[in-house]
Amino acid sequence: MVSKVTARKVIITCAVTGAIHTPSMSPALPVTPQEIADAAVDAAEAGAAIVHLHARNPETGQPDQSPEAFAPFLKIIKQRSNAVINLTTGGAPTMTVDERVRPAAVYKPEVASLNMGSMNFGFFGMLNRFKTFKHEWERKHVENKDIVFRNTFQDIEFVLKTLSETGTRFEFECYDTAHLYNLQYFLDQGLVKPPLFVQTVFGLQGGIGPHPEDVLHMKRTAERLFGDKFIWSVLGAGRHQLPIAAMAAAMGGNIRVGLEDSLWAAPGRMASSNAEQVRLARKIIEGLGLEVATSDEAREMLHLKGGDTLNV
Ligand code: KMH
Ligand code: ZN
Repeated sequence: MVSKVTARKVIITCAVTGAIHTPSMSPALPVTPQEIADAAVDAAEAGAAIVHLHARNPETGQPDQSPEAFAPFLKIIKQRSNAVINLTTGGAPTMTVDERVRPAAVYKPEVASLNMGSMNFGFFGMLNRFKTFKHEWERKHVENKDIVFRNTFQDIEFVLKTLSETGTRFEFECYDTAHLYNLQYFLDQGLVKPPLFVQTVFGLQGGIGPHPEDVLHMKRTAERLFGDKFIWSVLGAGRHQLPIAAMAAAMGGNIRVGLEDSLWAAPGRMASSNAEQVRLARKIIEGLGLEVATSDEAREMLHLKGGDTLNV
């Protein structure tokens, strides 16, 4: 008699718009509050347990980190889905940490992203593919070679302390092994509480590369530093999104997709929506005999406070 094996539950996070890609790059990129809300609800219906959210100026598509810019779509998403809301504290890499933390401070989401170290951000590689832009700001944004995404120890502590009373837990964005050691420091200081949701980011210019050896090295380092205190997820940028998702899912990882991080559905084919990427992630997970975690299962795994606590 074969003993019953329960399939591992895999958390899919969908990051629907972000602050890296610009409207001219893809008609699928959500810009207006209605588009962001619809993308998040559709992604949740396709299997995303968590939706990671940025806001944009509805006319120009420029990143907008004002709390007011988040309100319209947060209300809709809360009404129309049970998805875990994950608000960015990253905003756009050129913003100050005071600006960046405000939406999460106001709305007290179950999850907020937290970037675990300073680094260069270079989006200029996209100029090889995207040559014409509707809005003046887009080209300047993409060709900027002078971006330092500032996340000093003081900045990280500021976000942790600003959000500590809200019950918000974190998606720790780790773009290189140094960021894992930084997270270990905050764990040792008692400023972060397990289970640590570690989002390892691959293939973004300025962070660790997308090679399988890079993925293994981040996994191995996180295991050595955090043992059973962390839950591993992967974010592959651009064309690396699904291959890295497949590799990690086969090794116990969780998956982040979404047009914030990649505009692609397959080599040379752009995604028609965030939900399409979620469906592709679901196929990988179920193809391995694993199951897609529901939002409530993700809440249990990550010790979250419950969706009705969103202050909107
Ligand atoms: N853009 C992703 C690579 C944040 O919003 O805080 C990481 C991210 C950062 O989502
Ligand atoms: Zn983000």
